[in-house]
Amino acid sequence: MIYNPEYECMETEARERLQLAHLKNLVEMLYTNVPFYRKKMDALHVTVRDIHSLKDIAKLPFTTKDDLRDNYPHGLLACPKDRIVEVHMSSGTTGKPVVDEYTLGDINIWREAMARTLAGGGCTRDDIVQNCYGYGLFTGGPGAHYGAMAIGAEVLPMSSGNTARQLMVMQDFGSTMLTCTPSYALYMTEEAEEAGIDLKALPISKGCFGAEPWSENMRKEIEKRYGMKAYDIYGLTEITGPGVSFECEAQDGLHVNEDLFFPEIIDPATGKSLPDGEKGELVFTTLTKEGTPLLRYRTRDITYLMRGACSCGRTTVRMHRLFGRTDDMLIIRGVNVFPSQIEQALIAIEGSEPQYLIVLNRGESHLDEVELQVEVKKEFFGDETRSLEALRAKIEGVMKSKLQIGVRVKLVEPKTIERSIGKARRVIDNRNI
Ligand code: DLL
Repeated sequence: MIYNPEYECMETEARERLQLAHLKNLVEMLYTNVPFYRKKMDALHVTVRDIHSLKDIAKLPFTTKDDLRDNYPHGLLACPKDRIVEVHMSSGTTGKPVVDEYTLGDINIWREAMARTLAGGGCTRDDIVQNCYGYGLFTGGPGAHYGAMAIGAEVLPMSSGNTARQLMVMQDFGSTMLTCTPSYALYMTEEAEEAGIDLKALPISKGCFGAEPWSENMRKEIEKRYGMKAYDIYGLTEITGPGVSFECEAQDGLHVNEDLFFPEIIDPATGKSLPDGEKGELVFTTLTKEGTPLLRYRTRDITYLMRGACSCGRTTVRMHRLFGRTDDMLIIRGVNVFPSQIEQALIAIEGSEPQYLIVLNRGESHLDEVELQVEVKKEFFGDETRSLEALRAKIEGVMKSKLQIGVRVKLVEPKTIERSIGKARRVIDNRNI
């Protein structure tokens, strides 16, 4: 089902006219309301009068994750503070999170974007959507919730975790659609098997999965174990959350909601625009947001764009499912983690050295397991086992509160973690995603 054919199947020229009008409004508004952008545009000697076509977007400044951190928490607000009705956050490279502040208008855009996304995965008003994305500061839970409600489906706001209860509700309420991270979807199949539940015999027949990398093999596995169609959905907190792009039944790339979020691909080294079909860094401009709109935000995600008709009838540009990232951000159980966050936390803990190694495994359970090897200071290592155990527990506690994921800490002797003369190798990823 196409949720909004007027916009999703729009003729290209009409859409481009609309995008250009939105872009001009945005540039004007950011120049007037956000000193950060005024300064950046002044430095490049660019004003709205220089924007004559969509190609002219290349004249405008980029925004980076560091810019968001430097302006934390409200520096990029483009409207009066009393218009904000909701806030979401995700991890930044260091201590401070990345923030998105929404007006009611922004929430409506998000609802629209997520309604299109879930409809792409076959959601209709007859569906019962079991939403196991996390609710809270993470955008996954609320995003899927808003979208399903806009369609008129019934939402079960489960949030993530408590798998036994998830399976009970799935059976008793006859959920027909599942929304969660792909690794959690697989994890639930293991628990179901153990509990003797035949998922294929249940009404659950489709799901929209994202927030972390996953492969074609994982898709096949999920489809087989549930007897369902599994769709890839993409988004990021900075741009609005999930709903930026999504797969349709053709599963030939993800349709970008490009009347709302304008995509570009650039060479990450030079910042130069790349043509369609060429792989590079994905950049987004939010065309209609009011709270914290962003100009040319560098996502650090790698993909390419595809234009041309899709058999589903949508005319929107598609992005290939992600190939990876240009930085070292890890996504562990759907949570974004930068090795630099771990380093910062370790420096503050007496007894530990900022020498560490993150070992990632995806066990039989299909959930990510994290072992953090940390070097202990020389003087500590001779200590009795009790104080080493206390140090281990302390690091685990700090990591849990800083990273929001459970980490198994293994203390190792001084100088045992391999030193490097170049870029330190901080991560061994055995997950084979
Ligand atoms: O993960 C938003 C989201 C929620 C998307 C639910 C889909 C479903 P963040 O926590 O800010 O937002 O993380 C954004 O996650 O830049 C990508 O690197 C990665 N990511 C998101 N979706 C996918 C996907 C949400 N389908 C970061 N495949 C992004 C691979 C994904 N990576």
